[in-house]
Amino acid sequence: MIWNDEFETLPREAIEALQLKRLQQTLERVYATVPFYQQNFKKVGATPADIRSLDDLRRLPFTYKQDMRDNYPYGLFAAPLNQIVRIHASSGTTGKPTVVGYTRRDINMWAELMARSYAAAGANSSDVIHNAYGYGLFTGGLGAHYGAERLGASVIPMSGGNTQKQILIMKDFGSTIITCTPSYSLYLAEALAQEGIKPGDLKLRVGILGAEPWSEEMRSQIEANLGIKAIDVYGLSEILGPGVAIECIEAQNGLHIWEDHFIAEIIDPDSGEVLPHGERGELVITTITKEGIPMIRYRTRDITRILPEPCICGRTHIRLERLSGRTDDMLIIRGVNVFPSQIESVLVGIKGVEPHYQLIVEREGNLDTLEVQVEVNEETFSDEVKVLQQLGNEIRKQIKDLLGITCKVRLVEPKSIARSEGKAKRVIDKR
Ligand code: DLL
Repeated sequence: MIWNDEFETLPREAIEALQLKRLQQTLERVYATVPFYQQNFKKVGATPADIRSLDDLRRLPFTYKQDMRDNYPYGLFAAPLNQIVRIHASSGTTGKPTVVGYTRRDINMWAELMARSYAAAGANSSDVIHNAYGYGLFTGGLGAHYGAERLGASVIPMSGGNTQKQILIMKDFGSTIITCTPSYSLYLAEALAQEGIKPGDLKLRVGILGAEPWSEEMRSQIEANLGIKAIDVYGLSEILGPGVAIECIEAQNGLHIWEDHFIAEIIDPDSGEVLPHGERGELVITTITKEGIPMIRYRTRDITRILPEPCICGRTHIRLERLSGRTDDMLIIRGVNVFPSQIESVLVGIKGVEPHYQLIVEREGNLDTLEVQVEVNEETFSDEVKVLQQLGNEIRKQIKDLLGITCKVRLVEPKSIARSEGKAKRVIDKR
Protein backbone atom coordinates (compact mmCIF):
# COMPACT_ATOMS: atom_id res chain seq x y z
CA MET A 1 0.00 0.00 0.00
CA ILE A 2 1.20 3.50 -0.79
CA TRP A 3 0.72 5.63 2.32
CA ASN A 4 0.91 9.06 0.72
CA ASP A 5 0.00 8.67 -2.91
CA GLU A 6 0.33 12.36 -3.69
CA PHE A 7 3.95 12.66 -2.60
CA GLU A 8 5.31 9.15 -3.14
CA THR A 9 4.43 9.07 -6.82
CA LEU A 10 5.29 12.65 -7.84
CA PRO A 11 6.79 12.90 -11.32
CA ARG A 12 10.54 13.64 -11.34
CA GLU A 13 10.20 17.30 -12.38
CA ALA A 14 7.72 17.92 -9.58
CA ILE A 15 10.01 16.25 -7.02
CA GLU A 16 12.91 18.38 -8.16
CA ALA A 17 10.89 21.61 -8.11
CA LEU A 18 9.73 20.80 -4.58
CA GLN A 19 13.27 19.95 -3.51
CA LEU A 20 14.62 23.24 -4.79
CA LYS A 21 11.95 25.28 -3.04
CA ARG A 22 12.45 23.45 0.24
CA LEU A 23 16.23 23.56 -0.06
CA GLN A 24 16.17 27.33 -0.47
CA GLN A 25 13.94 27.70 2.59
CA THR A 26 16.25 25.47 4.62
CA LEU A 27 19.35 27.40 3.54
CA GLU A 28 17.74 30.72 4.52
CA ARG A 29 16.86 29.21 7.87
CA VAL A 30 20.29 27.86 8.75
CA TYR A 31 22.08 30.97 7.46
CA ALA A 32 19.97 33.15 9.73
CA THR A 33 20.07 30.95 12.84
CA VAL A 34 23.20 28.78 12.91
CA PRO A 35 26.54 30.64 13.04
CA PHE A 36 28.39 27.49 11.94
CA TYR A 37 26.56 27.41 8.59
CA GLN A 38 26.86 31.13 8.04
CA GLN A 39 30.64 30.89 8.49
CA ASN A 40 30.86 27.75 6.40
CA PHE A 41 28.97 29.33 3.48
CA LYS A 42 31.08 32.49 3.74
CA LYS A 43 34.23 30.39 3.39
CA VAL A 44 33.17 29.51 -0.16
CA GLY A 45 31.71 32.96 -0.80
CA ALA A 46 28.12 31.75 -1.07
CA THR A 47 24.85 33.00 0.37
CA PRO A 48 21.52 31.15 0.21
CA ALA A 49 20.46 33.41 -2.66
CA ASP A 50 23.30 31.98 -4.80
CA ILE A 51 21.78 28.50 -4.74
CA ARG A 52 19.38 28.77 -7.67
CA SER A 53 19.33 25.17 -8.85
CA LEU A 54 19.76 21.74 -7.29
CA ASP A 55 23.16 21.51 -9.01
CA ASP A 56 24.27 24.64 -7.16
CA LEU A 57 24.09 22.64 -3.93
CA ARG A 58 27.51 21.20 -4.70
CA ARG A 59 29.02 24.66 -4.21
CA LEU A 60 28.33 24.39 -0.47
CA PRO A 61 30.75 22.73 1.94
CA PHE A 62 30.08 19.36 3.56
CA THR A 63 29.04 18.92 7.18
CA TYR A 64 30.86 16.24 9.19
CA LYS A 65 30.16 14.36 12.39
CA GLN A 66 33.10 16.27 13.83
CA ASP A 67 31.23 19.55 13.25
CA MET A 68 28.49 18.22 15.50
CA ARG A 69 31.03 17.36 18.17
CA ASP A 70 32.67 20.79 17.87
CA ASN A 71 29.28 22.42 18.40
CA TYR A 72 28.26 20.08 21.20
CA PRO A 73 25.56 19.88 22.43
CA TYR A 74 23.14 22.37 20.84
CA GLY A 75 25.32 24.56 18.61
CA LEU A 76 23.85 23.35 15.30
CA PHE A 77 20.21 23.68 16.39
CA ALA A 78 18.26 26.03 14.16
CA ALA A 79 15.38 26.37 16.62
CA PRO A 80 15.45 27.70 20.19
CA LEU A 81 15.16 25.12 22.96
CA ASN A 82 11.61 26.19 23.79
CA GLN A 83 10.61 24.82 20.39
CA ILE A 84 12.54 21.58 20.74
CA VAL A 85 10.29 18.82 22.06
CA ARG A 86 12.66 15.81 21.85
CA ILE A 87 16.39 15.19 22.08
CA HIS A 88 18.21 12.06 20.89
CA ALA A 89 21.90 11.25 20.75
CA SER A 90 24.00 8.62 19.09
CA SER A 91 26.68 7.07 21.21
CA GLY A 92 29.44 7.01 18.64
CA THR A 93 32.48 4.88 19.16
CA THR A 94 34.75 7.67 20.30
CA GLY A 95 34.34 10.89 22.19
CA LYS A 96 31.16 12.79 22.86
CA PRO A 97 27.79 11.73 21.56
CA THR A 98 26.23 13.61 18.68
CA VAL A 99 23.08 15.37 19.80
CA VAL A 100 19.98 16.05 17.72
CA GLY A 101 16.81 17.99 18.53
CA TYR A 102 13.33 17.80 17.02
CA THR A 103 10.57 20.41 16.94
CA ARG A 104 6.95 19.32 17.16
CA ARG A 105 6.77 19.54 13.37
CA ASP A 106 9.90 17.39 13.01
CA ILE A 107 8.39 14.69 15.22
CA ASN A 108 5.24 14.81 13.14
CA MET A 109 7.20 14.56 9.88
CA TRP A 110 9.26 11.64 11.27
CA ALA A 111 6.11 9.75 12.30
CA GLU A 112 4.72 10.34 8.79
CA LEU A 113 7.87 9.09 7.07
CA MET A 114 8.08 6.07 9.32
CA ALA A 115 4.38 5.28 8.68
CA ARG A 116 5.12 5.62 4.98
CA SER A 117 8.03 3.25 5.42
CA TYR A 118 5.93 0.65 7.22
CA ALA A 119 3.35 0.80 4.46
CA ALA A 120 6.09 0.32 1.86
CA ALA A 121 7.20 -2.75 3.83
CA GLY A 122 3.70 -4.16 3.53
CA ALA A 123 2.40 -3.23 7.00
CA ASN A 124 -1.09 -1.92 7.69
CA SER A 125 -3.34 -0.91 10.57
CA SER A 126 -4.25 -4.53 11.37
CA ASP A 127 -0.66 -5.41 12.18
CA VAL A 128 0.72 -6.05 15.63
CA ILE A 129 4.14 -4.43 15.52
CA HIS A 130 6.64 -5.89 17.94
CA ASN A 131 9.21 -3.13 18.33
CA ALA A 132 12.49 -4.53 19.62
CA TYR A 133 14.66 -1.53 18.71
CA GLY A 134 16.10 0.01 21.86
CA TYR A 135 14.08 2.83 23.44
CA GLY A 136 16.13 5.68 24.83
CA LEU A 137 18.63 8.08 23.34
CA PHE A 138 18.92 5.76 20.31
CA THR A 139 16.42 6.83 17.64
CA GLY A 140 15.37 3.28 16.74
CA GLY A 141 12.83 2.64 19.51
CA LEU A 142 10.83 5.84 19.55
CA GLY A 143 11.19 6.41 15.81
CA ALA A 144 9.72 3.03 14.94
CA HIS A 145 7.14 3.44 17.70
CA TYR A 146 5.64 6.76 16.58
CA GLY A 147 5.49 5.57 12.98
CA ALA A 148 3.65 2.40 13.97
CA GLU A 149 1.06 4.43 15.89
CA ARG A 150 0.69 6.81 12.96
CA LEU A 151 0.04 3.83 10.71
CA GLY A 152 -2.70 2.81 13.10
CA ALA A 153 -1.11 -0.55 13.91
CA SER A 154 -0.96 -1.98 17.43
CA VAL A 155 2.55 -1.37 18.67
CA ILE A 156 4.19 -3.39 21.42
CA PRO A 157 7.00 -1.27 22.90
CA MET A 158 9.34 -4.16 23.73
CA SER A 159 12.71 -2.42 23.38
CA GLY A 160 15.79 -4.66 23.13
CA GLY A 161 16.89 -7.47 25.39
CA ASN A 162 15.19 -10.08 27.55
CA THR A 163 14.87 -12.56 24.73
CA GLN A 164 12.74 -15.06 26.67
CA LYS A 165 10.13 -12.40 27.30
CA GLN A 166 10.27 -11.29 23.66
CA ILE A 167 9.41 -14.82 22.64
CA LEU A 168 6.56 -15.16 25.13
CA ILE A 169 5.00 -11.86 24.03
CA MET A 170 5.52 -12.63 20.36
CA LYS A 171 3.65 -15.90 20.79
CA ASP A 172 0.89 -14.78 23.10
CA PHE A 173 0.23 -11.33 21.61
CA GLY A 174 0.33 -12.57 18.03
CA SER A 175 3.04 -10.21 16.77
CA THR A 176 2.90 -10.00 12.98
CA ILE A 177 5.83 -7.63 12.42
CA ILE A 178 9.17 -7.50 14.17
CA THR A 179 11.37 -4.42 14.12
CA CYS A 180 14.95 -4.91 15.30
CA THR A 181 18.50 -5.19 13.99
CA PRO A 182 19.15 -8.03 11.52
CA SER A 183 21.65 -9.61 13.91
CA TYR A 184 19.11 -9.63 16.71
CA SER A 185 16.48 -11.19 14.45
CA LEU A 186 18.85 -14.11 13.85
CA TYR A 187 19.44 -14.42 17.55
CA LEU A 188 15.70 -14.50 18.13
CA ALA A 189 15.35 -17.20 15.49
CA GLU A 190 17.97 -19.24 17.27
CA ALA A 191 16.26 -18.79 20.64
CA LEU A 192 12.90 -19.75 19.13
CA ALA A 193 14.37 -22.90 17.64
CA GLN A 194 15.86 -23.79 20.98
CA GLU A 195 12.40 -23.65 22.55
CA GLY A 196 11.07 -25.85 19.80
CA ILE A 197 8.97 -23.04 18.30
CA LYS A 198 8.72 -23.27 14.53
CA PRO A 199 8.12 -20.26 12.27
CA GLY A 200 4.64 -21.59 11.47
CA ASP A 201 3.71 -21.48 15.17
CA LEU A 202 3.95 -17.68 15.11
CA LYS A 203 1.98 -15.03 13.24
CA LEU A 204 5.16 -13.19 12.27
CA ARG A 205 5.19 -12.23 8.58
CA VAL A 206 7.56 -9.28 8.10
CA GLY A 207 10.76 -8.03 9.71
CA ILE A 208 11.75 -4.38 9.33
CA LEU A 209 15.44 -4.60 9.92
CA GLY A 210 18.22 -2.05 9.90
CA ALA A 211 20.61 0.08 11.93
CA GLU A 212 23.61 -2.01 10.81
CA PRO A 213 24.96 -3.37 7.54
CA TRP A 214 23.80 -6.84 6.51
CA SER A 215 24.07 -8.93 3.40
CA GLU A 216 21.71 -10.45 0.87
CA GLU A 217 22.75 -13.90 2.07
CA MET A 218 21.89 -12.94 5.62
CA ARG A 219 18.48 -11.86 4.39
CA SER A 220 17.84 -15.33 2.94
CA GLN A 221 18.83 -16.90 6.21
CA ILE A 222 16.58 -14.63 8.29
CA GLU A 223 13.68 -15.18 5.93
CA ALA A 224 14.10 -18.95 6.13
CA ASN A 225 14.69 -19.16 9.88
CA LEU A 226 11.81 -16.89 10.86
CA GLY A 227 9.48 -17.59 7.95
CA ILE A 228 9.14 -13.89 7.16
CA LYS A 229 9.91 -11.30 4.50
CA ALA A 230 12.92 -9.30 5.69
CA ILE A 231 12.87 -5.63 4.68
CA ASP A 232 15.90 -3.34 4.87
CA VAL A 233 15.32 0.02 6.57
CA TYR A 234 17.95 2.75 6.73
CA GLY A 235 18.37 5.86 8.77
CA LEU A 236 20.75 7.79 10.96
CA SER A 237 20.17 10.02 13.93
CA GLU A 238 21.99 12.99 12.40
CA ILE A 239 19.44 13.05 9.59
CA LEU A 240 16.30 11.77 11.37
CA GLY A 241 16.51 8.22 12.71
CA PRO A 242 14.88 5.17 11.10
CA GLY A 243 12.68 5.94 8.10
CA VAL A 244 15.07 7.89 5.86
CA ALA A 245 14.92 5.09 3.26
CA ILE A 246 13.32 1.67 3.01
CA GLU A 247 12.82 -1.19 0.59
CA CYS A 248 9.36 -1.76 -0.81
CA ILE A 249 7.99 -5.25 -0.33
CA GLU A 250 7.11 -5.47 -4.03
CA ALA A 251 10.72 -5.34 -5.25
CA GLN A 252 12.90 -5.85 -2.14
CA ASN A 253 15.59 -4.34 -4.25
CA GLY A 254 17.04 -1.01 -3.20
CA LEU A 255 15.79 1.44 -0.59
CA HIS A 256 13.53 4.32 -1.63
CA ILE A 257 14.89 7.48 -0.05
CA TRP A 258 12.08 9.96 0.67
CA GLU A 259 13.06 12.69 -1.72
CA ASP A 260 10.42 15.20 -0.69
CA HIS A 261 12.37 15.50 2.59
CA PHE A 262 15.96 14.63 1.69
CA ILE A 263 18.37 15.30 -1.15
CA ALA A 264 20.79 12.42 -1.74
CA GLU A 265 24.16 12.81 -3.45
CA ILE A 266 26.83 10.18 -4.01
CA ILE A 267 30.37 11.46 -3.83
CA ASP A 268 33.88 10.16 -4.21
CA PRO A 269 34.93 10.01 -0.54
CA ASP A 270 38.48 11.08 -1.34
CA SER A 271 37.97 13.95 -3.77
CA GLY A 272 34.50 15.03 -2.64
CA GLU A 273 33.36 15.13 -6.30
CA VAL A 274 29.72 14.31 -6.97
CA LEU A 275 29.42 11.03 -8.90
CA PRO A 276 26.84 10.25 -11.58
CA HIS A 277 23.88 8.01 -10.80
CA GLY A 278 24.84 4.36 -10.74
CA GLU A 279 28.36 4.87 -9.41
CA ARG A 280 29.21 3.65 -5.96
CA GLY A 281 30.48 6.09 -3.36
CA GLU A 282 29.66 7.85 -0.12
CA LEU A 283 26.11 8.96 0.53
CA VAL A 284 25.70 12.64 1.38
CA ILE A 285 22.30 13.82 2.62
CA THR A 286 20.74 17.27 2.90
CA THR A 287 17.53 17.64 4.90
CA ILE A 288 15.01 20.04 3.38
CA THR A 289 12.13 20.05 5.85
CA LYS A 290 13.74 19.69 9.26
CA GLU A 291 13.51 22.61 11.71
CA GLY A 292 15.34 21.47 14.84
CA ILE A 293 18.68 20.54 13.30
CA PRO A 294 18.74 20.78 9.52
CA MET A 295 21.79 19.17 7.92
CA ILE A 296 23.44 20.54 4.82
CA ARG A 297 25.45 18.01 2.79
CA TYR A 298 26.02 15.65 5.70
CA ARG A 299 28.77 13.09 5.10
CA THR A 300 27.11 9.84 6.20
CA ARG A 301 30.23 7.69 5.58
CA ASP A 302 27.83 5.05 4.26
CA ILE A 303 28.66 3.42 0.95
CA THR A 304 25.99 2.88 -1.68
CA ARG A 305 24.91 3.88 -5.16
CA ILE A 306 21.76 5.36 -6.64
CA LEU A 307 19.59 3.02 -8.67
CA PRO A 308 17.76 5.48 -10.90
CA GLU A 309 15.59 2.97 -12.78
CA PRO A 310 11.85 3.19 -12.11
CA CYS A 311 10.57 0.72 -9.52
CA ILE A 312 7.74 -1.75 -10.06
CA CYS A 313 5.97 -0.51 -6.93
CA GLY A 314 5.02 2.78 -8.56
CA ARG A 315 6.92 4.99 -6.14
CA THR A 316 9.00 7.55 -7.99
CA HIS A 317 11.58 8.26 -5.30
CA ILE A 318 15.03 6.99 -6.22
CA ARG A 319 16.43 3.87 -4.62
CA LEU A 320 19.72 3.34 -2.82
CA GLU A 321 21.41 0.02 -3.24
CA ARG A 322 21.72 -1.97 0.00
CA LEU A 323 24.31 -0.11 2.08
CA SER A 324 27.43 -2.22 1.94
CA GLY A 325 29.28 -0.69 4.85
CA ARG A 326 30.90 2.54 5.92
CA THR A 327 33.99 4.30 4.69
CA ASP A 328 35.15 4.12 8.26
CA ASP A 329 34.42 0.49 9.15
CA MET A 330 35.99 -0.44 5.92
CA LEU A 331 39.07 -2.38 6.91
CA ILE A 332 42.23 -2.02 4.92
CA ILE A 333 44.12 -5.26 5.25
CA ARG A 334 47.45 -5.37 3.50
CA GLY A 335 46.16 -2.71 1.16
CA VAL A 336 42.91 -4.46 0.34
CA ASN A 337 39.62 -2.76 1.20
CA VAL A 338 37.45 -5.19 3.09
CA PHE A 339 33.95 -4.74 4.35
CA PRO A 340 32.79 -7.07 7.12
CA SER A 341 29.66 -7.71 5.02
CA GLN A 342 31.80 -9.31 2.30
CA ILE A 343 33.18 -11.84 4.73
CA GLU A 344 29.71 -12.38 6.09
CA SER A 345 28.44 -13.25 2.64
CA VAL A 346 31.03 -16.03 2.45
CA LEU A 347 30.24 -17.38 5.90
CA VAL A 348 26.50 -17.44 5.38
CA GLY A 349 26.96 -19.53 2.27
CA ILE A 350 28.91 -22.26 4.05
CA LYS A 351 27.22 -25.28 5.57
CA GLY A 352 28.11 -26.11 9.14
CA VAL A 353 28.84 -22.58 10.34
CA GLU A 354 26.48 -20.09 11.94
CA PRO A 355 26.25 -16.41 10.92
CA HIS A 356 27.80 -15.36 14.23
CA TYR A 357 31.28 -14.11 13.66
CA GLN A 358 33.91 -11.61 14.65
CA LEU A 359 36.87 -10.27 12.74
CA ILE A 360 40.06 -9.67 14.66
CA VAL A 361 42.58 -7.45 12.95
CA GLU A 362 46.12 -7.15 14.26
CA ARG A 363 49.53 -6.09 13.08
CA GLU A 364 52.49 -8.38 13.30
CA GLY A 365 55.59 -6.42 12.47
CA ASN A 366 54.48 -4.45 9.42
CA LEU A 367 51.95 -6.98 8.34
CA ASP A 368 48.21 -6.77 8.95
CA THR A 369 46.60 -10.02 9.97
CA LEU A 370 42.98 -10.97 9.87
CA GLU A 371 41.46 -13.68 11.96
CA VAL A 372 37.90 -14.73 11.25
CA GLN A 373 36.24 -16.27 14.26
CA VAL A 374 33.06 -18.06 13.42
CA GLU A 375 30.77 -20.38 15.28
CA VAL A 376 30.13 -23.86 13.97
CA ASN A 377 26.80 -25.53 14.61
CA GLU A 378 26.33 -28.25 17.24
CA GLU A 379 26.41 -31.07 14.74
CA THR A 380 29.64 -30.00 13.09
CA PHE A 381 31.23 -29.18 16.42
CA SER A 382 31.00 -32.79 17.53
CA ASP A 383 32.48 -33.99 14.24
CA GLU A 384 36.02 -35.25 13.80
CA VAL A 385 38.93 -32.85 13.82
CA LYS A 386 39.48 -33.61 10.17
CA VAL A 387 36.03 -32.36 9.22
CA LEU A 388 36.62 -29.14 11.13
CA GLN A 389 39.96 -28.66 9.44
CA GLN A 390 38.36 -29.08 6.04
CA LEU A 391 35.71 -26.55 6.96
CA GLY A 392 38.32 -24.02 8.07
CA ASN A 393 40.23 -24.54 4.84
CA GLU A 394 37.12 -24.07 2.75
CA ILE A 395 36.31 -20.74 4.45
CA ARG A 396 39.90 -19.57 4.05
CA LYS A 397 39.85 -20.49 0.39
CA GLN A 398 36.57 -18.74 -0.36
CA ILE A 399 37.70 -15.55 1.38
CA LYS A 400 40.94 -15.70 -0.57
CA ASP A 401 39.02 -16.17 -3.83
CA LEU A 402 36.66 -13.29 -3.09
CA LEU A 403 39.02 -10.73 -1.58
CA GLY A 404 42.47 -11.91 -2.47
CA ILE A 405 43.63 -11.94 1.12
CA THR A 406 44.80 -14.77 3.28
CA CYS A 407 43.27 -14.97 6.71
CA LYS A 408 43.28 -17.20 9.73
CA VAL A 409 40.02 -18.97 10.45
CA ARG A 410 39.15 -19.99 13.97
CA LEU A 411 36.09 -22.16 14.37
CA VAL A 412 34.61 -21.62 17.77
CA GLU A 413 32.01 -23.43 19.87
CA PRO A 414 28.33 -22.82 19.28
CA LYS A 415 27.02 -19.79 21.23
CA SER A 416 30.48 -18.59 22.24
CA ILE A 417 30.47 -15.28 20.38
CA ALA A 418 28.70 -12.56 22.34
CA ARG A 419 25.17 -11.89 21.06
CA SER A 420 24.04 -8.32 20.74
CA GLU A 421 20.60 -6.93 21.41
CA GLY A 422 21.34 -3.93 19.27
CA LYS A 423 24.04 -3.39 16.71
CA ALA A 424 26.42 -6.33 16.44
CA LYS A 425 30.10 -5.72 17.06
CA ARG A 426 31.78 -7.45 14.14
CA VAL A 427 35.26 -6.03 14.17
CA ILE A 428 37.95 -5.88 16.80
CA ASP A 429 40.76 -3.84 15.36
CA LYS A 430 43.84 -4.10 17.55
CA ARG A 431 46.17 -2.22 15.24
O1 DLL B 1 20.82 3.27 13.42
C1 DLL B 1 18.85 4.61 12.99
C2 DLL B 1 18.08 3.38 12.67
C3 DLL B 1 17.35 2.73 13.64
C4 DLL B 1 18.03 2.88 11.37
C5 DLL B 1 16.59 1.62 13.35
C6 DLL B 1 17.30 1.77 11.05
C7 DLL B 1 16.57 1.15 12.04
P1 DLL B 1 22.43 5.67 14.23
O2 DLL B 1 22.58 4.97 15.53
O3 DLL B 1 22.71 7.14 14.19
O4 DLL B 1 20.97 5.53 13.69
O5 DLL B 1 23.37 4.91 13.21
C8 DLL B 1 23.36 5.24 11.85
O6 DLL B 1 23.89 2.97 11.14
O7 DLL B 1 25.05 5.77 9.27
C9 DLL B 1 24.74 3.35 8.99
O8 DLL B 1 26.15 3.26 9.06
C10 DLL B 1 24.13 2.31 9.90
N1 DLL B 1 22.86 1.83 9.33
C11 DLL B 1 21.60 2.19 9.65
N2 DLL B 1 20.70 1.51 8.91
C12 DLL B 1 21.41 0.69 8.06
C13 DLL B 1 21.09 -0.25 7.04
C14 DLL B 1 20.29 4.37 13.40
N3 DLL B 1 19.83 -0.54 6.73
C15 DLL B 1 24.30 4.35 11.06
N4 DLL B 1 22.11 -0.85 6.38
C16 DLL B 1 24.26 4.67 9.59
C17 DLL B 1 23.39 -0.57 6.68
C18 DLL B 1 22.79 0.93 8.33
N5 DLL B 1 23.76 0.30 7.63
